[in-house]
Amino acid sequence: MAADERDAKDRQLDGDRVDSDRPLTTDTGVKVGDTDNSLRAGARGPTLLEDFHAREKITHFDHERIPERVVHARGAGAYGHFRPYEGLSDVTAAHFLSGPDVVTPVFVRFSTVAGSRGSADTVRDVRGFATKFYTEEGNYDLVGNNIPVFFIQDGVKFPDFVHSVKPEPHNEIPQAQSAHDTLWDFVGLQPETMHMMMWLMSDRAIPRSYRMMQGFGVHTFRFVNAEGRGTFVKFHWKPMLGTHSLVWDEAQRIQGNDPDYNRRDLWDSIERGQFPEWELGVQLVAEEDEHKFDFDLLDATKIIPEEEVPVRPIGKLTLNRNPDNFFAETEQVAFHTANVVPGIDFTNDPLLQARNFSYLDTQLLRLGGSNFQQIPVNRPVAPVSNNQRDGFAQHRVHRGRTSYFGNSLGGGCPALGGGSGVYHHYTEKVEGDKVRVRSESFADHYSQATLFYNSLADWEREHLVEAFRFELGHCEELEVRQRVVANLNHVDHGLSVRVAEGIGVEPPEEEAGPNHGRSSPAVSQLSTTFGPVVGRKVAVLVADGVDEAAVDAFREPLVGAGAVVELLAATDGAVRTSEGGVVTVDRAYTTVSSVLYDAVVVPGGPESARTLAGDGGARHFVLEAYKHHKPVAAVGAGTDLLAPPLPDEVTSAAAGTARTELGVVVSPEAGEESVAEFTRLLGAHRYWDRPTASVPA
Ligand code: HDD
Repeated sequence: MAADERDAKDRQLDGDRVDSDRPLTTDTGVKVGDTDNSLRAGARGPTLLEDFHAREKITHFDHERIPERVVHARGAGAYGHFRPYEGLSDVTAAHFLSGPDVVTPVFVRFSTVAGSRGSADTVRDVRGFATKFYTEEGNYDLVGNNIPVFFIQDGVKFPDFVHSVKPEPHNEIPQAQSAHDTLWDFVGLQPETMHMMMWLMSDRAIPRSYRMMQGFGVHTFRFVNAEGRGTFVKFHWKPMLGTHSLVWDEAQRIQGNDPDYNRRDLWDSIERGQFPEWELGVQLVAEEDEHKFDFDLLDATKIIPEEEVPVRPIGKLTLNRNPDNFFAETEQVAFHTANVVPGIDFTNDPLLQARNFSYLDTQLLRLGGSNFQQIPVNRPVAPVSNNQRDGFAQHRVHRGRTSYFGNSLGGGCPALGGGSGVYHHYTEKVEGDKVRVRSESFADHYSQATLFYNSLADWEREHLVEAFRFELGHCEELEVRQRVVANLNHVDHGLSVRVAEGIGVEPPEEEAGPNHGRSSPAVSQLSTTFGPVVGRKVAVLVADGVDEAAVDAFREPLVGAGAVVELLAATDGAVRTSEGGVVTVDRAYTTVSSVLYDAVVVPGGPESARTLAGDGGARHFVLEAYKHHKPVAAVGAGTDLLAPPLPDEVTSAAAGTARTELGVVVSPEAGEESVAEFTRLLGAHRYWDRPTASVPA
């Protein structure tokens, strides 16, 4: 498929797209001449029942809501395509993975888990990463998360887990938060949650952007090749922009400043033509190696460390088209783990087995019956030919007398398929007693939680400790806090002591067992991609008298590298420059906040700097960005804005020549070197070595 060509899904949707450029009609196509006044018996009289237009209009409105998803209710989606790097026919018969010539249209929906549909984006939570591949052999759904493990091992516990994390049932508080007693009560009593809780308390749970987030299929799935040979497979999505996160304090403030932060970021990037991309990778394990690990491949609370089985990149996902209508597409898209294509099969992971029941079941309720696959966003591009008839909202007009298999009256159609493209379930021998037990091989709940902890950079560990303290500090019951601390003691003694000390409970006296000392560097965000500044937002603070040359010196190369640069002043409009010109202001800083930007530049110009330094709003903007470890650049007189209470190292640097101190670039004028240094810092995401505890922002 050429880059400018429209894919099969896009073309298919043309038949469903409707523009509002025709005269207003009723649902039955009758033109309407007045939709503001209902039909009345007398100008001041009662409304008449025969006003079919008013009744229809109000009735439709009354029925506009459908049940939101019971989990992952809040989300945002986009279309795009997937292209393999190479053929994978040695391990899978899946046609969409057969080679770079096969480009498959996709729809991806990102989501948070716990909050309701209108909740804020930047809560501490797992993110969903669900991909529908519209393959030529039918739809394949990879319904994953941005964390590679899960809370529980058996799907029968999913309702318990979700009930515990959702708002508490008696007062429906708190919304989209995990910092409350019921979740941590559940966690304390279910040690199998511990590995996942470590990831959830890490920075992974507050991604800077969906574009900067990994995705994982979580379960071990099975590839099956044309000869019927199976290979275990774990799926990984790696963002081309690297995996980067917010700071917790910042994330909380964004919830108020822009609850749509992640959704907007995705939408805007695609509108700007900066298409988000991920590489799909697989970890492959031969059937005969199933038992060579010190954990069970069927246990979804475990990763296969990348150092043991490397991730092989197999293709690229690009999101390049925003939906036309949120409800029709993003809300009505229906994912299902059992939507598989030939070459991809399940394993006996008990979590996956439950999911294969739950997703279909939930769509039947949520989308009002069994014909939801006919909804445009769900409709396959592969031809559908079956004997399913009737049901609510049947949209297809099936012709012919027969709707049963084994017929002569319909010429035997639809006939059974043959050859390639037919789904064959993997032949696996299973036998055993009918028992309600958990396999012994699922019993180790702590080793990988420890592995994760051991693998984190110092700043990641600090954030983790702070997160546990924040969350447990919101639990009213000390007993709940204490029980979690006791579990953490099995992960790492030092960690449990530090958490306990922050939340007023007894630190464990002795370690529950020695830390095994093993690590997996790949799970640290330190091992991600740094450098690209595409779509990163830079605020340039200006006032009358600003040094226009300094503004341009930063703006031009940053925009050239793909960053979004906005000029902010006390009010909208324009400001005069020291050179006698004017520059347009993009926004008033009173309407935004530093938390919505990745970095700040304060250009020179004595008058501009004086005005900004005298404005609490501008000073707070810089201080807060500093507090959140963001790169700051100040040029010439702009360094006035860095004056106390920023630490001496930074402010004293202002008096010198061009230099970088604690992630702050200060220079007498905007030279190429300082702009390049600032761009490097922007691409490095945050300057974590900067101490910020004493910064009052
Ligand atoms: Fe689930 C939605 C991911 C376990 C039951 N799940 C849902 C979505 C994602 C995941 C990304 C949103 C899809 C969308 O955007 O529409 N779920 C996961 C992952 C899991 C997992 C990665 C563990 C590895 N889920 C899981 C279990 C069950 C469910 C064990 C039930 C036994 N999940 C559902 C659901 C949802 C759902 C109730 C709600 C809406 C929907 O399915 O379509 O069926």
